[in-house]
Amino acid sequence: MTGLKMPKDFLWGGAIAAHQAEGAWDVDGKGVSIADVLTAGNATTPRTITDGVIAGENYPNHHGIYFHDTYKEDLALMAEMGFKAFRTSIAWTRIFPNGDDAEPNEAGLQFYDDMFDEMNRLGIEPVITLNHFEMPYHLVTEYGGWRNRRLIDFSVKYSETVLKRYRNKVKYWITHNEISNQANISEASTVQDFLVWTNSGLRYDETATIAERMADMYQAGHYELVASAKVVQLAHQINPDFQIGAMLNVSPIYPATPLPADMLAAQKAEQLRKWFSDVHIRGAYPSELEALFERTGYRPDITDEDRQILKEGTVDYLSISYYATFAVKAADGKTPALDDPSSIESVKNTLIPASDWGWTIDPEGLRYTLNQLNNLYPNLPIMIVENGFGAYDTVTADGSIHDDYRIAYLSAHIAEAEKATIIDGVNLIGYLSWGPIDIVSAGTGEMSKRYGYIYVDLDDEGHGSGKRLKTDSFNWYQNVIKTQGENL
Ligand code: BGP
Repeated sequence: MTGLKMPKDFLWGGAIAAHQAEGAWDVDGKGVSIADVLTAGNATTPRTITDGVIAGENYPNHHGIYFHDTYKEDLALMAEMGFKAFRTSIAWTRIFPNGDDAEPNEAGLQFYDDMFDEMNRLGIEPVITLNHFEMPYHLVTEYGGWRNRRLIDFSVKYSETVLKRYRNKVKYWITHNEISNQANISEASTVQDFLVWTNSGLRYDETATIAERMADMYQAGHYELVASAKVVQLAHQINPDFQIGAMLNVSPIYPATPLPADMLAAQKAEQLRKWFSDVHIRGAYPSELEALFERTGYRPDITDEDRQILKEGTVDYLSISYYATFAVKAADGKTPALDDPSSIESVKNTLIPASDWGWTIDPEGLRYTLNQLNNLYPNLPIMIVENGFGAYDTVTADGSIHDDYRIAYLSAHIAEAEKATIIDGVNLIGYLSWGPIDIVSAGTGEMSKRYGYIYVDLDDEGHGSGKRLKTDSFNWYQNVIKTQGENL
């Protein structure tokens, strides 16, 4: 209990993504997305990327939680909790099934017209992500994904189409979800393969060197940033009231020890990721990246026109996902350097607890991160658009779900966000918890990694009634919103 109260216009709510909830993966003209070829994994088995959709494989995103057909009932539950805002994404392939189609798919456009009308009818502010790991699969097979400059035009055409279509229904937009995930090049290749796939539609075989992967990732990231900047400029012409946000997963990166080399490792690990927010927010690459490009030849294809676009297309706010924190050390015998991510080694932080999926539980880290972002980008509006606790839930005989572990995680994190806002002066404009209703996990494809105030009766194989059940945290969060965050 902090006794702190958030401002009346604070955007309390929750967030999901089309590919993790809607299902209807091939309905009404929708094309195959890069999420539709991801098989189910679990806490210890990574998901696989198949060549196209293969009969007999388990693709959990094909059904999600049937949100395509249940969104009215589900949004009514969000309204019952008192949501001020609800984030989801537009599935790019409902609008341009192949990504390079001449004309948009009217059935897809109408679907989101109806969904946004329902949100507005309920008094819930839509917060809409344009690209949430859902690019058209055809843009990978035909053009090689975001390593191809043509992706800029395809992405801008799609964005312009929906910004114009929903100019009077949606105010808050987000361009690329967690755009900096792909910078985790030093991760084991199975993790890294997944991250560059979901961000950029890039695929590697085992012969790809780290240097090739890095050059590719910097190129794809650059085109994504140019596309985002173009969308910001277009959006402000379409509706001057639009708020266009960048979106990054953020967390403090702790040095494993007070050893100077470990401190340098933590700083380099930060620099490996934060150039995305620098370009989105400041409109230019930080000097450590320019120096890296010069030294290594990773320099992406950057034109003077690109640089002008980046400068003029900076975002209106920063949206973030925060789940956990990380610790790193300098790899034995190496000096931490951006050139060689293997010089920075992740280490397990045994000083704080972790979830059943090994994600650390670090509420103070959220306050630290919000202050760090405010120092980097003074007074830039920040919206937390993902924070949540994935856990195994048990349905008791009477249908109740006592998720006090989820309440403990969320109340501790909201308390720190309140301190950052009211005591530290951070310009936090909203808190949208991730997965207010159970959905398919992005990382593992599981349903059993549950985040919801609303439990969905579906298992990891997609079996179950699909029935929605309120967990204990449903009424808890309803009261948090009702008391503007005073009663945690
Ligand atoms: C982020 C994604 C979300 C969501 C979240 C939780 O990476 O933006 O799509 O999935 O992580 O991760 P997971 O679903 O793997 O538990």
